[in-house]
Amino acid sequence: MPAIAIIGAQWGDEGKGKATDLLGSRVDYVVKFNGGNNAGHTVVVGDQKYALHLLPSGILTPGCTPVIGNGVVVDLNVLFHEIEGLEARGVDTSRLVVSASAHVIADYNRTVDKVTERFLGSRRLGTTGRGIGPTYADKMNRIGIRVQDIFDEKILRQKIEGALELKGQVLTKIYNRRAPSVDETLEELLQYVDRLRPMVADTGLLLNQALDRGETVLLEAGQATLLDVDHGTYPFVTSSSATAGGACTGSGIPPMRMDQVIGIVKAYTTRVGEGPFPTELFDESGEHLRNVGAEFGTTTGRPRRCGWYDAVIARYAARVNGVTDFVLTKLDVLTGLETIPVCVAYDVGGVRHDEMPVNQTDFHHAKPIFEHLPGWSEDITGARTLDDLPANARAYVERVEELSGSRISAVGVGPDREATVVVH
Ligand code: 2SA
Ligand code: GDP
Ligand code: MG
Repeated sequence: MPAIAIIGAQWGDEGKGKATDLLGSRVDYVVKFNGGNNAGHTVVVGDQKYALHLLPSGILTPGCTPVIGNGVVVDLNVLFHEIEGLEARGVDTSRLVVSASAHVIADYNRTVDKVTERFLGSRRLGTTGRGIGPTYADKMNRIGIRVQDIFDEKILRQKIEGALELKGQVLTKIYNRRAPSVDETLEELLQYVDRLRPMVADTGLLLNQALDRGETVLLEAGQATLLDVDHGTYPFVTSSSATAGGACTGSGIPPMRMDQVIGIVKAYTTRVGEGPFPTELFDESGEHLRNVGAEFGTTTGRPRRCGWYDAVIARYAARVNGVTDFVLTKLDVLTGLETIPVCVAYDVGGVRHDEMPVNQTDFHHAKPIFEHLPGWSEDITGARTLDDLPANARAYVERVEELSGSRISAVGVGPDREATVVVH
């Protein structure tokens, strides 16, 4: 049985959490393979609403084993806080497994993230301030702290000393902040030793053995293709690999074992934080999408920037990830609009671009070329098959599919688990 990846096809918040939760009942493992508690997945189950940040959405499915993979950066305080919150609501979190090779977010990296943003002023990225970037930077610099280091106090001390040697100077001398002492950081991390120990495993081995037994593994991306550190709108990206390639490196599952890549794409587009966004709306249409779609950050509460569907980035996501199926989400949010613009290509200085411009400056100057599709006014939240949709809504789905480089297998028509039109 297969390994399936779920990937965000835009700038995040496409509804990956709902899609993962939907498939959860049919899979044995759900793996978070990148990012950390910068993610925010809202999952609605009956009358219960859950906001997950660090834990994989599979945590909500009884019988499914949630895994935090080696590609994740873990804030231990947030991990246990989130576990306690779910346990208090009756969710069994006892199956959670954490990779021994995942990196740990230290207190100094949260501080570095926040003060760097403040220092950058108008050049800031609009990060979530959770210490994600600096922790991945430490990983690449080979001065990171891994989960396994927490269990060896001597090694842990050495690693903190090594990291603080430079970071302490940067914090105090450049940013004029107090750097934590080695003992403070050590103490903060050591308090979790006993609770963490039983959860930690070689998750790469665990997952490959599960695949050998014929079990199904779902790899759930945080953030999205256009926020990927390699393939996104650099430097306005997160610091991890959010694309299908990252699903392999962040979990230890080799590419040839990946059977399906599901791209989650919203029926319009949103972005949080800074960076280029060709179809962004600055008028009441954008306000309308934000209000009807409840487009506010799950983690930070920030209002999301809103714009029309962009088929150029969808085609790009299909290519970068090898998307086998798209799930088109939040179609219901478009109900009531008279016409709906869809971006089919860009105009950059008078030249038409059907593909993402490789040059970032061109992307900053890209003007959308729109096709205008007729809207619908009927409530579609009860639709469960394509035939239940009004003709114009069906035509919208079909046109978006033609433009986006892969088939659409399901369409979201509401936040609930059940509010989904299954196409294939
Ligand atoms: P970071 O903190 O280093 O990862 O920030 C770098 C950029 O990545 C963006 N980013 C996100 N974009 C959309 N959704 C995210 N998760 C939360 C959510 C965000 C929230 O689901 O709503 O609550 O604000 C997410 N995480 C990171 C970020 O905006 C920067 O542009
Ligand atoms: P993620 O980060 O990709 O998991 O997405 P978020 O959870 O941050 O944001 C998606 C939001 O849209 C959540 O509040 C979901 O409950 C909601 N949602 C998901 N699918 C649909 C849909 O088809 N229709 C509507 N109206 N809301 C949806
Ligand atoms: Mg989100």
